[in-house]
Amino acid sequence: LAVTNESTSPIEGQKPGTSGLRKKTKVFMGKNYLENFVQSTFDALKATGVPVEGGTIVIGGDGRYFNKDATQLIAKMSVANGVKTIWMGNDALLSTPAASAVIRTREGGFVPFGAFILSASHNPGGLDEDFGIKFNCENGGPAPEKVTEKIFENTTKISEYKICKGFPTIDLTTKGTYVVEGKIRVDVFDCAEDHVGLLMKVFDFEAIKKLIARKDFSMVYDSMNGVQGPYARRVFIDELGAPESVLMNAVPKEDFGGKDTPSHGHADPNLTYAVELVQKMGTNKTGEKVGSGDGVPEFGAAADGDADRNMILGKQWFVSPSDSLAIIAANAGCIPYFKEGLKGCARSMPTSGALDLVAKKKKIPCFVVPTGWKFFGNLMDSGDERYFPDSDIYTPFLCGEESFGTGSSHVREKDGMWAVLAWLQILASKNQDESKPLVSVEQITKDHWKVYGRNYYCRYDYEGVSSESASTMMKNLIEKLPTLKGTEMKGMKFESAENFEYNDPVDKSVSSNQGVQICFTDGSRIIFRLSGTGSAGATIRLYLEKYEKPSGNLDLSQFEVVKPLAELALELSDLSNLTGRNEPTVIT
Ligand code: VG1
Ligand code: CO
Repeated sequence: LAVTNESTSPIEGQKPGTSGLRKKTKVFMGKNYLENFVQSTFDALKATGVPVEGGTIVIGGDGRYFNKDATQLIAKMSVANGVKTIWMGNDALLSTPAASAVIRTREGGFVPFGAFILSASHNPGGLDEDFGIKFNCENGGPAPEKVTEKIFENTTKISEYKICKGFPTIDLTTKGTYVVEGKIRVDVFDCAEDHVGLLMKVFDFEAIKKLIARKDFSMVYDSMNGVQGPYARRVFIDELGAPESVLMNAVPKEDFGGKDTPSHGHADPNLTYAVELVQKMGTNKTGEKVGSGDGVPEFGAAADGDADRNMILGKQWFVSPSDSLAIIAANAGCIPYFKEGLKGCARSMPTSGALDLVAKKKKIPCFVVPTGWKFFGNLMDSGDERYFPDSDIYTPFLCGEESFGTGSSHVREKDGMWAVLAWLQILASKNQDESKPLVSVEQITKDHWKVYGRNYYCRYDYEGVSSESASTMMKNLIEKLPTLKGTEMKGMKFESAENFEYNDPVDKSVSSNQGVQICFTDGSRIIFRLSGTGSAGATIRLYLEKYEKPSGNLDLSQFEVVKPLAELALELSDLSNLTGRNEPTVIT
């Protein structure tokens, strides 16, 4: 197991974004690209005192093209960097939440110092599409900014990487423990066992099983050819006794099915891309009812490529992610993990304020963080005695984003399966009496609005805009902000206008430039930010929110209600002129 130091030189652009480093697969396959990033990560960890030498590491990914080869390469580099134990899911698979669960809960006398997760999430996979990598720390969560900044800095200076070329290629198809030359231990295990085991502690599976067994209940779950397939099989078929017909696209594919599938290879659970599921559930692309609804299942859900996102649908009914988060918060008491009460919650800034209304009523703190799951970690850890022995104020904790991401402090990632089980648990608790008609997802959503009001909400994405025009637009907008307060436009009065900055209450770190947030006196908001997950060019995200009181009109189309706000936002930002775009690429 001789270690060699290979010489290399810095490669431009290896700065991790919202969730790790994402680039075209061919870029990642280029000479030293992955090697440089992995070595820079090890160097950053060693510099901050992380016990890499003699330590245990987790490696796995979402099954996209290049996942297996990258896993084997990282194993060889891990050994060269002093790692003694390597944990890998079968077939190099680990969903993002499962990797987090493995770090936090897998038994075996070893405590991993972290994980390399190979994923570009919902970005299409394949030789001509995207690949990605990120590092998660010993708490199971994405590396915080101070670590990703250090990694990036290292990539600009790197001159050599370590590799153990003689380390064998591990047979990832066969589960078991391998000991290489009496020195290195490799465990290949079922990718689903730890995560599903944890979920069985978080939820009351027996109650959900009864719901699924009801004759008037039926459901479908679309894994979108991503990594969720084996997890979905384990949960729904093996544990909950559902029929095989529940599973859609449950075999992971390297290209998520590719361009010829209804989703065009976008394993992205929203009304635009989850075409097959949306059709099955009897709605159209804007969530409106299509057809009679006969034969439509009561419940439908989907996951993205790495299984951290979720979309929740009822019979001919779409639940917006921000509403889903608020509804789970309002009903958290029926989930065993929350039975002693939810202690705190958080949302990303662009996520609607529906959660805040529930938190206010429950008298629990509600934090607003920048986009990206890494910002929830400190809040959740503030209840972890390993880091903060004197406090357990915020655990159990719930958090979510408007981008179809929901989760809790059971792991440190958003968790697609968790969100689906949360909804099934809520449905189960409201449908215990089989002699009564089923309380539907639609009914639960409407009941929620009747209590809290409705935060009409929508997001417009302008994809593939030139980076230059996108940053000009943001720059102009930021310059305008100080002049807006108190003035009016199209009959709307500006309440506040800021370039969002987050002051982390736990570690006091400051993250600035996190998006432009403009609020109006009637409670409406518009937000502009640039995506940090793309692999080329820029994506502008425009988020629109309008609040309606419980006594107001709750039954309008969210897409229609926010249109006047969109017009105002487009005029204010001059988006069309600057980018040449008249229509968004995707509306969710
Ligand atoms: C997007 C979403 C963000 C999410 C991130 C990672 O980021 O907006 O809410 O946390 O993707 O999710 P951005 O910077 O493109 O807006 V995933 O499922 O792509 O790992
Ligand atoms: Co994802």
